[in-house]
Amino acid sequence: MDQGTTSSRLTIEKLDKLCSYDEFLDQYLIPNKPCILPFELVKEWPAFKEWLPALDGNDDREADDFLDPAFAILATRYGNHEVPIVIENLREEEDSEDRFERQEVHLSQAVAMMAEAKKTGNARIYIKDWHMIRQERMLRSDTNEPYTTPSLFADDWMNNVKSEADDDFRFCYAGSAGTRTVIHRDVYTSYSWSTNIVGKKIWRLFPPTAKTHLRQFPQNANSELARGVEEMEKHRTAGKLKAISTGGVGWPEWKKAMDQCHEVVQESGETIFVPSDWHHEVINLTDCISLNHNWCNSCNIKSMYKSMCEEVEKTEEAISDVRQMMQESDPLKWQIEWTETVQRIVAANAGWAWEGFWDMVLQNLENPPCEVSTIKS
Ligand SMILES: O=C(O)CCC(=O)C(=O)O
Ligand SMILES: [Fe+2]
Repeated sequence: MDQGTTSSRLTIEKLDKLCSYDEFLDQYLIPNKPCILPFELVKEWPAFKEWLPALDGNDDREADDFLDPAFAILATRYGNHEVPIVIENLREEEDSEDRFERQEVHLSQAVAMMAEAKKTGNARIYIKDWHMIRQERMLRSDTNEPYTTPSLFADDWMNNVKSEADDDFRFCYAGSAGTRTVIHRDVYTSYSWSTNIVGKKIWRLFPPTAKTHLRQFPQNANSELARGVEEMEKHRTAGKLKAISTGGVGWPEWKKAMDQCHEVVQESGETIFVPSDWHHEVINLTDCISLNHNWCNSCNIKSMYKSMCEEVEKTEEAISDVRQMMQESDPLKWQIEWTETVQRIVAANAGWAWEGFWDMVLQNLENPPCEVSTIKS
């Protein structure tokens, strides 16, 4: 796989020792700047002892046709969890509609499929957005959890849920070498933190100032986002990044986005902080298992509010024909049905809409997620 690494790209600071909460707040959270935190942050997590097989001297983690043995341990422990998977069918053309398929299966089946796909070389399988903690708490009362949220990220309003059954934003990602997440921005400009338990990932991050440059038509904020750096760089080399009317594929400002691209390789044990409203892509350079949370607090709540307004507007525009039909069929009460319809669509697309947003704010005002004294100690 071409990792596309060039020495001229901006990089992301790796802290060689753990910082205090105040330093994290002043240097990364408030300035909205990414960083990589060292193993010290998570060294007590049981996941590192329980999921990593003991080294026997014949360790062949990076072998091409065998899945990392940590996956079998996950399957034994959490085999009955339901997990969403993305199957990339390598026999289909890269730009074919049939190249990617989504399914929901038990973890034991996902791991078996992944091992088989790796052996045959026909597909790559990525378990994404697996609600490991939520399912564990719902399935077992004696949970012996594989990790605890580090205190640097404890002021988290998105995962301060009222009941275990409530939706949350705590995930595990597990995929074979070459699986990836295409360029995206996290839901409603939330932050993310992500810790690699197994394997190496390459991250490419674009600050909010590069946002319009990532669009196929930069003047249209809803036009297609570039999927990944490697394919865009191929188009660039082929001279295709120009207007469609002149034989190109669009993305005329891609070079400006690349001038701001920050790139880093994250090793096992390291944790990345992804700031609010930064687009990013992630490629698993080896078989990888990572834990991540989307989160927010008073530092990015204004941006979350703004992005919720934008999502509602975008949905209203997309279904404006429905609005007209409703107006005509019930000129007096159409607004109620219209508002409910828009909110339902927004919630289905993004996890929650206004009700979920204000519930979250209220829940955190009534029951703060942590005490100042605990995060500062
Ligand atoms: O690890 C991945 O594939 C994606 C993770 C991600 O996008 C995030 O943590 O925000
Ligand atoms: Fe993300």
